Amino acid sequence: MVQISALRLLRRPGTRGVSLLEYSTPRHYSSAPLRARDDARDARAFFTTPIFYVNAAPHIGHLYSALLADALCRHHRLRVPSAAATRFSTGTDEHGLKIQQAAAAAGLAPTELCDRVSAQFQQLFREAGISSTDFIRTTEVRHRIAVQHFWGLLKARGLLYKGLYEGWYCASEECFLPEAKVTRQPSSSGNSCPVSLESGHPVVWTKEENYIFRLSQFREPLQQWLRGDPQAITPEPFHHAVLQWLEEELPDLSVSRRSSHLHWGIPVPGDDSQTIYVWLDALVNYLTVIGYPNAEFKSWWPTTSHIIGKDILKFHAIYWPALLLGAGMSPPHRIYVHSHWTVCGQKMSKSLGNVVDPRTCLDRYTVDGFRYFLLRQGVPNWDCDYYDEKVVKLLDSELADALGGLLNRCTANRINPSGTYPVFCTTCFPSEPGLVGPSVRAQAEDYALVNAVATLPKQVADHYDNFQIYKALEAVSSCVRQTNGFVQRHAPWKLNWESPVDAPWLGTVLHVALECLRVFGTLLQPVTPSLADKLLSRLGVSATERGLGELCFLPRFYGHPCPFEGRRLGPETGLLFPRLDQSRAWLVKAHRT
Ligand code: ME8
Repeated sequence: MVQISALRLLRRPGTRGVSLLEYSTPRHYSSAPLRARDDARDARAFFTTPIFYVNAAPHIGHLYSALLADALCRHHRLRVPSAAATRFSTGTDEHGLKIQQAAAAAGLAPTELCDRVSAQFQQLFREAGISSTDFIRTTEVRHRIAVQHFWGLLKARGLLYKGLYEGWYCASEECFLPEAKVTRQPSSSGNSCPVSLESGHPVVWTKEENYIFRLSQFREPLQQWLRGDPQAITPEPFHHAVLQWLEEELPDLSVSRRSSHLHWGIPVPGDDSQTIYVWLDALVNYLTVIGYPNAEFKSWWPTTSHIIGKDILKFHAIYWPALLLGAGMSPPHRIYVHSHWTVCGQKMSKSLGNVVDPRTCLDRYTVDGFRYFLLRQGVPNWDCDYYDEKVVKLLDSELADALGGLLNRCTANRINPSGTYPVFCTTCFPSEPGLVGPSVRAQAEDYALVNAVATLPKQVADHYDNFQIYKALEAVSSCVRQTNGFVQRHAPWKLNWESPVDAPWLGTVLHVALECLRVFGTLLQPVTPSLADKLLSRLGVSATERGLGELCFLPRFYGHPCPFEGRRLGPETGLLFPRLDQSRAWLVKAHRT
């Protein structure tokens, strides 16, 4: 037996690092936006969220992760409309010491706690419009089969051995921590107790015989993978951080616990005295949902994009790729990392009593409103602060006033009495800027607007590729402002349909504004699906005309026919996004506290 310490693990003499050549090169789907790829395999994409612990009810941070994945996935579907090309999984992480202890503390059997909280996650995600194709629970039989098969592969490849493992274990984070990550904190009894430096959660010294994974062999292959694919982990600072970690020693990893200590988990195949480490169990969920170990999983792996919070980067960017390499598979295609939400400047925690309930927020701000807020304000690179007034201010100004106001201005009966998409007049708005003539009405700023909206879909797609969805929304919002400026500048309400001089220009102004709105509605579908549907339906855009492949902005300007010209607008169905009533009781209460 090999004596191992979690704090100082030495590489076993005579063991080789694993060569990158031992696994196939990952296949990348093109970042070329807006055009469906001919090759159906390359068009495939598989998005995942973390699977969430069921020790407590979901909060806005969990919803944020799911929304980011949902928006990426919906944007991909806009590019590649075939539903078969996209998969999207989420779920709950139900095993491990953390859940075992939480159930005991609540006086429940672990299965009862898991059923209860997993149902809360499922309900929240349903209500929030998370368009996942699978919700996995790690207590399902299909998952046990996948985990035990994966374990068997590692074992057969000589990557697991038995050894005495010791170190500080943090049940809340479900991991061993090195001494440098542990500090002492005075407890209520006056004694000092060891806690995790980063999270403040208690840690206990653990020493037991476990199965150990030869993680240390994978340092160089991981470095090669990351150096060879600079976008593997996005945004870049997280990629850089992982490479920094890999400069340090990479100890082998304990991947099981004594069953007498941890019974709530998947038993090690052939050794019931050991339970598989919950992180190995949890990470394999990404394979379970694509049918592993059946061969069908191979058409989805590794076209995988994991969306995760920064707190679990090490598990996804070091342990998981190493385990995959060990099992003869490629690392995931992309790991998209986001930062955290704080509340009024503080970390969200049950003990501080400041956890924001996402279902209350969906009720207050509407599903589309709250989705828009989280994705517009959440910045992956750094933490974001939540407070209610910020939501009201953003939604009233960007969705109710700017976007809703613009739609209203172009469709109201008073200004567009025929209720149609008016005709675009090429002599009023010639495609060549700077032309002069009696009927030319377009000005330099109008060409700037057309140019901005024409390039918007590509800009948005690039922001999605770089996991900067908030920048995509910022770009849309800026074009909405520019379009309002265009309408304001030409004041169509001062033009007269009866006048042969005014009418062509009036129609052109409305046509351009409606075309801009059609682009905004199309691009907002991944973030605010119902609101975008309402907007596009009002414009009379049919379901088959809403993909990015069909989005051909202002074709008349470029000398092509426009299928919308002369078409009847859709029915009037009320305000696009009603202003949030500032006098609502909850808001007054929020101001007071
Ligand atoms: O770590 N702000 O589950 P978990 C933003 N089961 N996002 C937040 C957040 C916050 N304040 N708090 C949590 C686990 N998250 C494991 C994952 S995956 C194989 C296993 C999000 O319930 C963020 O995505 O603690 C974080 O990574 C995830 O919830 C962790 O959820």
